[in-house]
Amino acid sequence: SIQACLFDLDGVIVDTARFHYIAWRQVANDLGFDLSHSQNELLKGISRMESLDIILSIGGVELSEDEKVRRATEKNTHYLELCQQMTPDDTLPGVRVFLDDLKAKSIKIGLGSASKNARVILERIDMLKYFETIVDGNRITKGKPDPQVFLMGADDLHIAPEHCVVFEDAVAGIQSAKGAGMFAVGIGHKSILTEADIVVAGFDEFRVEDLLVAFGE
Ligand code: B16
Ligand code: MG
Repeated sequence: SIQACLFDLDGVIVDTARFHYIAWRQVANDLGFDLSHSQNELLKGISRMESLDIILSIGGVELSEDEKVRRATEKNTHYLELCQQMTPDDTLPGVRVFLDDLKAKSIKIGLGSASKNARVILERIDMLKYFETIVDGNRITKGKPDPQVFLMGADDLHIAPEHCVVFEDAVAGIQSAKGAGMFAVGIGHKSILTEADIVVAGFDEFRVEDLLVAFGE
């Protein structure tokens, strides 16, 4: 049976990917190259410093450790400025209803995000109150696709992995969930999230009842 649901943040609860893209693109532009939309896809679910390494390899640029930290800090300041525009209305369609339904069914709710800004963002969109545990980029030592982020969440909630469902929009996140031995719901396209147990477009067309059926309850 399903006893806990663990949610990724960016791309599942709220669309902050567009702000990450604007801020990373600025870093690339400052270094003299551009970052395309499809290149930005590679950064989903990947930590800040790893994302910077990927961007630098795209541009064929090498930087010292100090310079990397400086660029990453600049990116984060810009990103947080952009996030200031967000309001509770930016929560992705159907998410609140879905979480309310889970609560009504006494299914526990946790967050599993690579972001160090997860709490700030949840606060901005007034979603902090839903989460019984938050595992974010400040707690994990191994990023997605490592299963650590979701195993920690399950452990916090005292629920065995086989009773957990993960909602993820990133390939690395689905791999993390499957590595943890959990049921993985992909948010996005089947052609990209090939390792997910099921893939849905979003929460406006997917109810808790549908999840229970898909899980085999
Ligand atoms: P930060 P998620 C991830 O969030 C983003 O998808 C990824 O693009 C970002 O680089 C990463 O968080 C780190 O974010 O710079 O805020 O610490 O999808 O795991 O919720
Ligand atoms: Mg994500």
